[in-house]
Amino acid sequence: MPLTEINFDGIVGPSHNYAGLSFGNLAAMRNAGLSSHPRAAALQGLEKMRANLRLGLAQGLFVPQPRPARAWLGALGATPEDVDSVLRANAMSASAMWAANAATVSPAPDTADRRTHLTVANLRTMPHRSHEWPATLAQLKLAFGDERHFAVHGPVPPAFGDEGAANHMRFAERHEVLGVEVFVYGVGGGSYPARQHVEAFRAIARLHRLDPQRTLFVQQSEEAIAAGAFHNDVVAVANERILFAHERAFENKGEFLGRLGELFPALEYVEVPAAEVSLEDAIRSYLFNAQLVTPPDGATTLIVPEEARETPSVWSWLQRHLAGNGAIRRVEVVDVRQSMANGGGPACLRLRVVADPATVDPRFLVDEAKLDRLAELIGREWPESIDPAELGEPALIAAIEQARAALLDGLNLRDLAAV
Ligand code: SUG
Repeated sequence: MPLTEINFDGIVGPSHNYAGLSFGNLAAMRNAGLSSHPRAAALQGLEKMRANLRLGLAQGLFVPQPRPARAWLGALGATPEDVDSVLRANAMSASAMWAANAATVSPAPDTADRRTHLTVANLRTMPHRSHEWPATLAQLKLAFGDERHFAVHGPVPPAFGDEGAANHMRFAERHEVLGVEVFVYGVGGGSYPARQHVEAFRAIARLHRLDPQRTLFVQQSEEAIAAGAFHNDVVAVANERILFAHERAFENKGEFLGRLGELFPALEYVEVPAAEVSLEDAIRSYLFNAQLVTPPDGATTLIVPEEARETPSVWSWLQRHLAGNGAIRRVEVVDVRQSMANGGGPACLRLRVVADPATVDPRFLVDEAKLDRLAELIGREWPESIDPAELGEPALIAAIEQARAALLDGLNLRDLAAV
């Protein structure tokens, strides 16, 4: 089978909660302290995967990580039972669900050795995310263990913050041919941190053996980070020939588009002007945190969250674009409200890998029958709701650990139990 786009979605873990850990992520800050609904959250995620399958796209998954993160707490001399509530919350987050932050991926046509390279993100800026990478790496090594087709790299040294594919875009006539890779980094963001450092991306481009002539490093606008776009994928998304972005996404837009246009003359740039959709509306609705995909029927499709339909400026922009026969031909709406309330939209929940599905460990690929089985298991095992004040309850911790163990059993992925 030829190379194709496969989206790997993180299954929302049974500890999904709103502890407000992500400074600069406005939704997570706004919803801190509310009760979450892990079961509904995970089922919403499965339905999004089903919608992708029904469009004719290949679909994969990643499994939740062990929570509480006992290994991380142990390295800090603590246990889930004997630790302050802030550190405990940092060990209980289900944030690995946002697979766009799992790794940066360079597809085989772009790399010198014609293998698909993946570098696990160190996520060092936020404590609750900084301990994700060992368990993520273990999954990447299983899923993409065929070394004839894949090279999986460890994290870049934590001196330099790296948040993975959320800040990476690739342009190519089609997924399976040579592309241009664009790495978007932050420098400042008002009072909020710039989580992606250019040094990390320069290292990744070297490690992935990309052609420096076809690689761009571009600064995310400080205004966008300050407005709550903590990752570039909150204000821009790319797919094959198309760049869909907010007017204020990039610090030096003109220079960037000029260089990209020289390297990739087929570029179709679709800009949403600030006068029509404010940065604030774009970030609240997650218009750009959409999956931009090319289903087999060839009609470029934008998969947006319900919040985009509920934001009048955004929805009317999309209707005008569709009516004017713009580059985006179809809009699909998905309900991922539980994830959205922590600042994670449809694009955050998936890691896009260009690969031949036959070269991927099949345990990480899904069809509708597997989704049905997962829905049944999650309906039985996942907690119905979690109040963040109760994260230390022994019964809740036991239920969360049992739920993950049941999932690993169900997917025949017990190899990951000890990670
Ligand atoms: O890193 N939220 C995530 C959301 C990640 C979204 N990913 C992309 N844009 N690709 C983050 O800020 C909230 C967790 C909490 O507060 O418990 C959180 O980590």
